[in-house]
Amino acid sequence: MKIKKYCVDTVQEGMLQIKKELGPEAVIIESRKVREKGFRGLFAPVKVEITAAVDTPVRQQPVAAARQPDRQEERLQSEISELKQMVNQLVSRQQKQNIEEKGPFYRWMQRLIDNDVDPALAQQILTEIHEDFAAENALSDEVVELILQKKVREHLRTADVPDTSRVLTFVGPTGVGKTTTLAKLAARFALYHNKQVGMITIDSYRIGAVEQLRTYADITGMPIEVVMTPKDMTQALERLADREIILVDTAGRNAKNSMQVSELAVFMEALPAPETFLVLSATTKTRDLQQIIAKFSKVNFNRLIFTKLDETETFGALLNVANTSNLPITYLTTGQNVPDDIENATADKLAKLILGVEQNV
Ligand SMILES: Nc1nc2c(ncn2[C@@H]2O[C@H](COP(=O)(O)OP(=O)(O)OP(=O)(O)O)[C@@H](O)[C@H]2O)c(=O)[nH]1
Ligand SMILES: [Mg+2]
Repeated sequence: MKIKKYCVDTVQEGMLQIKKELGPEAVIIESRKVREKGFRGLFAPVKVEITAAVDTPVRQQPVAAARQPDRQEERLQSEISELKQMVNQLVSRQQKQNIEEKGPFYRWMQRLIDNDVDPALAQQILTEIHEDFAAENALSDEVVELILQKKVREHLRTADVPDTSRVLTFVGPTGVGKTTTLAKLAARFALYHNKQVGMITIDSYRIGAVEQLRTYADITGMPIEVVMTPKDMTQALERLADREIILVDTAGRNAKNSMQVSELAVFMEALPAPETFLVLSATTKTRDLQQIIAKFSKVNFNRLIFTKLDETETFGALLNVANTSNLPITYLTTGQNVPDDIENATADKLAKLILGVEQNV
C-alpha cells in the first residue's frame, strides 16, 4: 500500500494528479479543506488536502534477480573461508611467537638444532612442552632444562643385554670400532662378570683383520674361531659349546654395497638367536646413519652401539636415529682404550649429551 498526500486548489486538480502519479487504481482516503498556517494564511485562498492510496502488489522478481542471493551467499562463503584461513595462519604464527616470546623455550630449541637435532624434531619437542606448560608463565631456565631432559629421554630408548643372551654379534660399516668394542666387552664379561667368553670372527675379508682379534684373544687367553664360509659356523659353535658368551666379529661392510650386506646376512642366519648390534660412529651425519640403518636391516640387528663419542662435540644425531628407528641403544664407547672406554648407555646420560648440558663423555 502506498499512501500520499496532495495539497491542491480544487478536488478535480487533485484527482488528475493522483491518477497520473498513482495510477487508475488509486483511491482517495480522505479530503479536507486546509488553510496555510500563519499570518499569510489568513489572506490566502483555502486549499484542498487529499490523501490517496494505492495497493502495490509484490512484483515477481525476474529469474536472474532471484539467483542474486545465491551468488551473494557464495561470495560470503568464500570470504568466510578466506577469513578462516587468515585466522589459522595468525594462530600458528602466534604459537610460534609464543615459543619465541617464552625465552627459555626458544633458546633451547635453537640449542637442540645447534647440537644437530633434526629441526622438525626439535620444534616438535618444544611445542609439546610449550603446550603442556603454556599456563606457567614464569618457568625458570633450570626448570625448562629439566622438563626438556625428560622429554628427550622419552624420545629414545636404552636397554641392557639380558643376562640370558649367549651370542652377541657386531655388524656395521667399516672402521667404526666393531672389533675394538667387542674386545672391550669380552674383557668386561670375563673380568667383571666371571663369564667364560669365546670369540668368532667372520672377518675373512680383510688381510690382518683376523690378527687384530687374535691378538686380543691371545692376551686374554680366550678361544677364537675363524669362520670363512657360512657352513663353518656350525662347527665353530660346537667347538665353543662350553662358552657362556660368544662374541661374533664381522668385517665392516660398505652400507652402499648391498651385495656385501646380503653376504653377511647369510653368515648371520647360521647363528642361534643372536643379539645383534649395529655399531655406529657418533661422528657420522644423521643422513648417512639413516642410510646405514636402512641397508643393514637385512641382517636383523636389534640394538645400537654408538662409538667414538669422544670424537664429537654434538650428539643430536643419536637422538634423530633413536627416535626414527625406535631401537634401544645399549653401549656407548668413548675412546680407544681396551677395556676401559665403554659404558652402558643410559637415557639420562644421553639426554644430557644431546642437550649439551654435559660435555664430559
Ligand atoms: N676415538 C675413538 N676411537 C675408537 C673408538 N672405538 C674404536 N676406535 C678406533 O677406531 C679405529 C677402528 O677400530 P676397529 O675396531 O678396527 O673398527 P672396525 O669397525 O672393527 O673396523 P673394520 O673391521 O675395518 O670394519 C681404531 O683405531 C680404534 O682404536 C672410540 O670409541 N673412540
Ligand atoms: Mg674390525
